[in-house]
Amino acid sequence: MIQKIIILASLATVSFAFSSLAVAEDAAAPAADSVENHSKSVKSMKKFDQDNDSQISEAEFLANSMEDESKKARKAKTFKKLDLDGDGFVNYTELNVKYNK
Ligand SMILES: [Ca+2]
Ligand SMILES: [Ca+2]
Repeated sequence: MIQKIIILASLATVSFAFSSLAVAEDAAAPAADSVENHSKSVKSMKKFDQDNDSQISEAEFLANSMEDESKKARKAKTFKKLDLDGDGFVNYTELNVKYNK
């Protein structure tokens, strides 16, 4: 009888752990930017990130453009604006900042 109670109690603990996990996930979802912005970032990342390192280098950012030099220069400027920490790469965090404006 006591053993049964212990088993029931541990089962309750497990299911409580699971339900609090689910709650934590729910709470995290809206904090991770709005879904729309997030998917935009993912799209942009997929479009530009050619070596799949989840960062866009300046070369990758400019590679897609079949444009003339002045447009490329403008894009290079845009890239520098996107690259908030100036490490030469645009990552998801920086993309999210752009799309959350
Ligand atoms: Ca890359
Ligand atoms: Ca950066």
